[in-house]
Amino acid sequence: MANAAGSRSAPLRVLVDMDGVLADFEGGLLRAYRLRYPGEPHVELAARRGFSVRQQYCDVREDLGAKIASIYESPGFFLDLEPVPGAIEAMKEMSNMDNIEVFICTSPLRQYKHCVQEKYLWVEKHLGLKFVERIIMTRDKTLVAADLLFDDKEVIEGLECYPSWEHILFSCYHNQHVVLLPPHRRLQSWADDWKAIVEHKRTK
Ligand code: T3P
Ligand code: MG
Repeated sequence: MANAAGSRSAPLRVLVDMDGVLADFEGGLLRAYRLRYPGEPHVELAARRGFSVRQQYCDVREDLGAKIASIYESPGFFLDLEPVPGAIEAMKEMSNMDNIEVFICTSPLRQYKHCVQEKYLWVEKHLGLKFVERIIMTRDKTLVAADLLFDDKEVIEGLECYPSWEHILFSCYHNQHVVLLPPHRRLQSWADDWKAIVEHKRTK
């Protein structure tokens, strides 16, 4: 919040989601699925619709849902994901800005066995230990207090009906078709003007 003089007293607090925003979940998943199941049908990235990959594969053929899930539940899947283009540079630049606190806010899979540890290892590998300290892992992001949340999931629900953050939808294959009504905003990619969103939020 801005004070009466129009400037903020507390640093701006920004949450950045991991899969689909920092780590290329969709690209890594399709690549690994095609390697493991070369004879099975797949969904092209441009044809992805809806957050749940499993649901879309189930719609293609019921047994494919379990096959695609077996990929993201496999050891090594989360650790081996490639960074989203520009994500690492943007995170470093954002965290070096004045009067800002940047956190990585990510959900574990229900099948958490490999996912939880590999998310920590991924952050250490690509962003360093400084960012490991900044991981907030939760199944309910609405309970985390912040000014902004960059996230590729179109609807973020939880126990808190009125989260403190503004959700900026980060564009990803599965949400390209989603029409946002004002005042909701998108970030098309890390090449898009994330700094303008951050600076605009500072004046609020
Ligand atoms: P994140 O909160 O970093 O985006 O659900 C656990 C994580 O896996 C969560 O990470 C989202 C990601 N995920 C998808 O993006 N699509 C899916 O279909 C599934 C099952 C998980
Ligand atoms: Mg995500």
